[in-house]
Amino acid sequence: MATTQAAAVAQNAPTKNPTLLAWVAKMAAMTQPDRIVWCDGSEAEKKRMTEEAVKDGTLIPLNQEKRPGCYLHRSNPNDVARVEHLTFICTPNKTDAGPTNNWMEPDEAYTKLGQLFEGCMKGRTMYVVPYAMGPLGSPFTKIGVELTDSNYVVLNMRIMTRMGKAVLDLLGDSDDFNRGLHSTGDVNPDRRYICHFPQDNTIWSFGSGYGGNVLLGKKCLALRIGSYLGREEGWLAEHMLILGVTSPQGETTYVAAAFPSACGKTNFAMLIPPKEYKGWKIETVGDDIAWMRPGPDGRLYAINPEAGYFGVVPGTNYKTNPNAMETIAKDTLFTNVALTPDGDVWWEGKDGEVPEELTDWQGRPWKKGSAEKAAHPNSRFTAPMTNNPVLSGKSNDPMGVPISAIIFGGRRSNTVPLVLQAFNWTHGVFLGATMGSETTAAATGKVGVVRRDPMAMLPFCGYHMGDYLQHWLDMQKSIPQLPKIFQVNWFRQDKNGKFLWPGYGDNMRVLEWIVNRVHGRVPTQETLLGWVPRQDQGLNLQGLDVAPESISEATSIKEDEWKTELKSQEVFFEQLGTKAPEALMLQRKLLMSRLGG
Ligand code: OXD
Ligand code: MN
Repeated sequence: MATTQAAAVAQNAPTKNPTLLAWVAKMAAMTQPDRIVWCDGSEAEKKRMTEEAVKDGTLIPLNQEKRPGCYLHRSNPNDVARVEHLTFICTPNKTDAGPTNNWMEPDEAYTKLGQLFEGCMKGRTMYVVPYAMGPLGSPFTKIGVELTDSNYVVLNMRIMTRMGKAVLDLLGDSDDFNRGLHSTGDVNPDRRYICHFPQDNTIWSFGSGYGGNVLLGKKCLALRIGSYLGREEGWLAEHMLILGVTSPQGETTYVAAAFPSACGKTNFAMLIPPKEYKGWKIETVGDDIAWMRPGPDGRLYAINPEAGYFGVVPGTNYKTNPNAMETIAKDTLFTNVALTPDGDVWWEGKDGEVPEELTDWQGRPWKKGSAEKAAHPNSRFTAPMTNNPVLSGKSNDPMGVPISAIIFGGRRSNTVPLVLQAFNWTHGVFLGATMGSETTAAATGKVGVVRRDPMAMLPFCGYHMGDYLQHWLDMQKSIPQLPKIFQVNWFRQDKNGKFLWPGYGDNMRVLEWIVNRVHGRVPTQETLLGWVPRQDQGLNLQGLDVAPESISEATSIKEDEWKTELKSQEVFFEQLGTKAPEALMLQRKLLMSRLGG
């Protein structure tokens, strides 16, 4: 049976790569699909698969006059977000995964998931999806092959990655590719596992159809396996957007910024500066992931390994993110938004009047005023980056862009001031390491609880968090021209729960200060926490309709809040045990002594 399977696989395959053929045959022997389809990434394939997806109910065509090329997908209601409690790092030793990851011994994981995968594709098609994370031919780029029984996954992967025949050609006979196996299974949360085997460059995902769990190039390869490879090979895989900011004088500065999921990375990466910023321009290189490595000139270079955006829909409108609205006007897959009677999509926070009647994200009739949300809070769009009106011309550059500033930003209703600059690299790593953020709907679980989320990588670091932080510290030695590091918080609130800082386009004001600091153009003021904008020559607040008291509250540093914060940081460092980097413990002690105890 296995030999017949191997022969059949080899016969249909558009590659002679022996490792790839043997692996596909082995996985097919286990999962027993009715047929195997090698995806070539062509337009004809997209058309055929879209038609099939419409026929089998996976996709609902939207009004093609209003939204050409757009479709709606409704997921199983039990499968709407990443499942961190069902996500595992499978390393031979538990300590290699560290205290912030779930761990399973590799043999145990292969056996456990093997039982679930056994025969799971009977009656189904196995799609073989060769894909690249990063521009083809870039030294940063990694190749993966995902085997999946979901046409929704294939259609998403062709937007999110460079996918198809060209990738197989690039791979040639090499065995250097990530082996990804996915089956939607029976979408049963009790039989759902997302397992990573860094030593085998392998990912097995069973029982989910949700993007972050199943588009294996994204969180699984580009971050969890990527961070592991980054440590081995001397680079960084980060949960960061990348943008270029160009001044009226034509100077472009590239910035990478880490924010936890659903905290506005896409909005920041596509920001439109306020009208006072005539001649300034923001361009997007990436909105979620940055791979960064030292370049030949001593600077840190970054690429966006993705080719599309898998963005949070609710709250997106022509005020918060006009460029995203343009991006999703065509050729976009929507997941779990509401449907209007005329076949368009709707979500909470969309422009215009709330429609009287809708079909909600679960396909049920919905009426204006209903207590339930029409769109799921973690409903998503999948759109090609080429739709973005402000896509950077460098987004396909194999060499990436030189990063001058790194920003760490959490969602904090108190404690953390609007912006500060780290004193140096080690202090900057400390700021990133001690990030806290209130949880969002991007992951299953309670929303709005502060948790430590170092570098916004808590759910995505593929090895011991202590080693990861040490790797960041060690990178200093291989980057002669270090980026400057900053911390921001757009989300501070007054006592009535109102945001103190307007955010969105006005974040340009903070960005301008950061750019000026990078180029050594503005003086600054030292505080206990870091350098902050001065009252004079500080943030440009011209034209900003916000009470001065709100600005001072948003930028304030309250020592009592910081004493509480330090306690919570201590709990986190204790969790890292002996792997908590010495240099960061020292930073903590210094801050404690500055705070007076
Ligand atoms: C994402 C996430 O989908 O972080 O990007 O959850
Ligand atoms: Mn993300």
